[in-house]
Amino acid sequence: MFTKAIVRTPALSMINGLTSADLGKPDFDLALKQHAEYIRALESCGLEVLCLEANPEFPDSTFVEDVALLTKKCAIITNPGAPSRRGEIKGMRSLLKQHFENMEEIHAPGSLEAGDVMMVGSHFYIGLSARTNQSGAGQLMVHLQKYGLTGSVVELKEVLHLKTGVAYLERNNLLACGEFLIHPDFQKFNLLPIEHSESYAANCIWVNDKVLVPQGYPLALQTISNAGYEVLEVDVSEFRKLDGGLSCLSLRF
Ligand code: CIR
Repeated sequence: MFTKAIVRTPALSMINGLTSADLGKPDFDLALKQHAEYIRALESCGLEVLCLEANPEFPDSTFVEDVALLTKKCAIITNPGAPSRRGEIKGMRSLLKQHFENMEEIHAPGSLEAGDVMMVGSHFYIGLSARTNQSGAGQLMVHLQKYGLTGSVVELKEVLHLKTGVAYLERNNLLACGEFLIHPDFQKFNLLPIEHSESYAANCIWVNDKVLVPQGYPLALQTISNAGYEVLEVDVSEFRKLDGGLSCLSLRF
């Protein structure tokens, strides 16, 4: 169970955030409203939400998931692969020190964004992507081992981050799309397939047995609901324009 989440209010500079999507610039006012709704959804799952101030220096800083990996035993500050995102870790480090006794860090030449890391109990799947390299993944596995946790790497071909295409919903249920549906490492799970036309909805989050699902993906909603979860739809259309999904907007612990 999670008790807390960390988020960061989007800054106006978000409209210049990194993106490969061809969906136009985000509407900032709408993004602020959606962010507030996202916080309410987390609160309705019983979480205390710690909200960091907007940081205009870093357009992508609202995507807090990428700058730290939080486990039951330790927090690991990452070294984002996107050069424009490296400075985001400063504000996060000081906050995490207040909540975690054990802190580790990923250092250059290693790069790692925690959108590439999926927790399944005490095991962590680490996607090798344009943002996370072998050295970053290797350093993470060494840190995890120190605390009795394990890690393994997954090669990505089609998506930005591992969790762009796969989401663990506990109880052995894995939401998966595209390349991950046939990935050998994931065949031991009960796969809940997401249609290609709804691929954005592969990025959902399990929070205390409820599942947050992006608004506007009826097939995904039905699939998750049929698996026995209470689902909460959250509209994050403006963050999608920056390749950001539901998981990217918070760190749950
Ligand atoms: C980026 O490209 O870094 C941001 N615009 C989106 C980050 C999304 N984060 C995630 O998937 N974990």
